[in-house]
Amino acid sequence: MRIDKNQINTLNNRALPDHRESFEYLSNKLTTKGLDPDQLIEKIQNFQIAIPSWALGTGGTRFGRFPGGGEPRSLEEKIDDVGLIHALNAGSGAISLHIPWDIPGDIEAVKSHAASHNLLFDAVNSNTFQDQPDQELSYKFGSLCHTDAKVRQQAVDHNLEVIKYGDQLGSKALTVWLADGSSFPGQMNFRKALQNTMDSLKAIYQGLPSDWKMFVEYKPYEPNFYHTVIQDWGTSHLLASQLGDRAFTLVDLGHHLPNTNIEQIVATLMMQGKLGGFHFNDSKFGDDDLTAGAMKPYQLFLIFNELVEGMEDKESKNPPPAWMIDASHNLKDPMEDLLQSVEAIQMAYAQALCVDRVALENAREANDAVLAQEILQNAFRTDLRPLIAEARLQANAALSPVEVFRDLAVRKQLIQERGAKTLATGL
Ligand code: PSV
Ligand code: MN
Repeated sequence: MRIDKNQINTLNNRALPDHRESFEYLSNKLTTKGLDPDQLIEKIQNFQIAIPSWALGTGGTRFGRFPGGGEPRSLEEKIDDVGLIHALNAGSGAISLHIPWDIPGDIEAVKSHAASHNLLFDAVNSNTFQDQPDQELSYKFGSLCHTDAKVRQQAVDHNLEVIKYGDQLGSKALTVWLADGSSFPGQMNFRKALQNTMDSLKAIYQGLPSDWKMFVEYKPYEPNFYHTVIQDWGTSHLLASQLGDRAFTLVDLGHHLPNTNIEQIVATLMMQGKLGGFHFNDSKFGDDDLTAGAMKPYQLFLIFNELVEGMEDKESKNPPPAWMIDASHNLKDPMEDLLQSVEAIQMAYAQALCVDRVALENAREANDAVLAQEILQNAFRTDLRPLIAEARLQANAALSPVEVFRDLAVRKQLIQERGAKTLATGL
């Protein structure tokens, strides 16, 4: 199914008078503070967040999965779902593929299908954390770090194949996340495992097209419990630094131990010009895959405060990071969840853009912790929802995406088209 822009317009019209009033009020307030609402809107519209191909189906836990129906059955249908999301919010203009979950068959057809929805292909993701039915050697005891050179080579070859698919589709980056590690003390030689990983990544890096980037994603635990080879940003940074200029660290918000200061990690990586990509989600305990901003919106804002500082710094050597949502929703309708995530991310971004950076820096120089907090929280507590809605309105998208999704009964139509018991590939 596709959403006709006229349907969105009609539904927008209902809410327009209310919106106009609140936007005008906010606009005046922002202008008084020296901010330019038009400039903010342009930045919000340019901030596109990729949707991963595995997030369109219902996720689950190891205890069970409760699919909601109408899940996409093919890559084409996944592209359709991202197209629907993008039509509603004008902020999700890219899809990120996971190979081999979503191998593009007819490349040209897949490309033009995506283009018909105004979608680009974001970073491609390799998968050496699962064994595939036709696979010769097992990744049970690791992939790029494996003790057996033949397993390492198989994993390197897989990554090179993923690059090949991505290249044909117009992607410009490869994301490598490894489940490699050990679950029991003594099981693995830390040094050898890291060295093997480094050597394997070097082999992949050599196969990277010259205009591509490689993102090295870290994670402190899961599925391995005792140690993961790339456990933290420091290890990822070490690998990326030794690999070369086109290798970067990727930060996934769910990949930190409780209370880690993620905003500080962001600042450090940006200072080094090594923050390549970002996976958004929220969590209470670990890699919970909750809606971005559902649990800790202030932390998300603090992270964006550092991101904006890095992005707005004219001297910064950090290239613009790639943005993606990485979540696997087990209760909500995946598309509603993604709409909420994108909105929360845009909100945190916009709030960070409204921070009075000069005043904040002066407060810091004067060691005025009270004033610094006032400045940050003034921005955080400004209700910028009308600004985000206006950015969507001007891009012919929905004033209230979730509401329109429900009013148009999108899920019901998808169930009618695809069936109630369909299963999307992914986790
Ligand atoms: C691993 O937890 C991860 O964050 C990586 O990005 C994977 O590619 C993705 O989730 C999907 O499993
Ligand atoms: Mn991730």
